Amino acid sequence: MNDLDSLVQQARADFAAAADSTALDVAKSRFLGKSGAVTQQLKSLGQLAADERRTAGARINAAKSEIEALLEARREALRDALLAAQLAAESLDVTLPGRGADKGGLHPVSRTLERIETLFRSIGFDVADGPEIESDFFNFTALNTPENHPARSMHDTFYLEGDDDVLLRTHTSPVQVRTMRAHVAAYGDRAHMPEIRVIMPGRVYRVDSDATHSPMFHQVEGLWVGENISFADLKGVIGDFLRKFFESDDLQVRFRPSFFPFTEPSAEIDVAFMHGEMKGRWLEIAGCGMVHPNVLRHGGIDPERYTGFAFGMGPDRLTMLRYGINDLRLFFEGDLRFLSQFR
Ligand code: 2U9
Repeated sequence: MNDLDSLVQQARADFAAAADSTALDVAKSRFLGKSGAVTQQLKSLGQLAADERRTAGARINAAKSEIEALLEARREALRDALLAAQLAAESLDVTLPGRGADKGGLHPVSRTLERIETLFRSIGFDVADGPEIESDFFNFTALNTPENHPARSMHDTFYLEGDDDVLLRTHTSPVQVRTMRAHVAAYGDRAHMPEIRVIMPGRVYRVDSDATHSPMFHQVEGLWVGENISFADLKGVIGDFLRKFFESDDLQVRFRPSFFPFTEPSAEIDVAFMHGEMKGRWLEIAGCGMVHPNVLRHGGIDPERYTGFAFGMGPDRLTMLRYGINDLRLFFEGDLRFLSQFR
């Protein structure tokens, strides 16, 4: 029986030495296979006398069961080890920080728009928006633009196919007319209608494309309507805004007489910086004027009682000036080498 004990010991050692299930199968066949050691022992029982055979048979079967149990235990240990190795190899530490995902940033024109909105909100202006696809009425007629004005031609304005009355707005001014009408509808019956103080930032469209013009560009227009609003108010608001926007107290601002169909009188606004590369050069930066009585009427407002000023500026150009950018198209090409400089 010493033989059987050492057989079990041998099986224990061989199974433990098997590093994977294939090696374990090979080791198993050495003991339990057709010509394995245990099978040989069972076969040799035939040579024993009947009474010896019974006890010897029982012992061999006990050793066989023990070897089978050892085999099963080793199989399970190998399975567990394999699973553990797999889990370790595929493990994810979900608490690790992300690997260098690039931070996004606001587009430089959006930064300018936010800056303009913040500055005007600080002096009591609302921010409004409206449709980019407009009717001829709100884009031109309501803004006192005559039938034969060049802006109304196909050379200057994108019309929607098959409909002369529908176009891509060429300025944000139609929103001003819509704002006046909505304001009058809400407050027009009061003895004292509250003032309208609103800016309109947004995309506008014109048939134009070169280094300083894009078929889509941005505008911010502003409107202040009330009793006794004068050109002096316009000068004060615009002057303060520009000095805040360019962070320069000694910025020079001048109003140069001009013409727009929707304002009378009208002016171009120029600025000159007192320091830096652009020092002393007058730069045209915006247009403005007192809202034309016809335009007030189209907005439902009585020009005998109320007056107002309006202005319009190009935030794309303001952004170019602020950051020293010389080609407007860079804003709209989506090139990350350019955009990532503003993160
Ligand atoms: C209403 C009444 C008046 C808005 C105005 C300008 C002058 C102007 C340009 C500046 C740069 C357009 O983007 S730009 O090229 N705008 O010069 N805009 S007055 O006047 C209005 C608008 C709406 C009801």
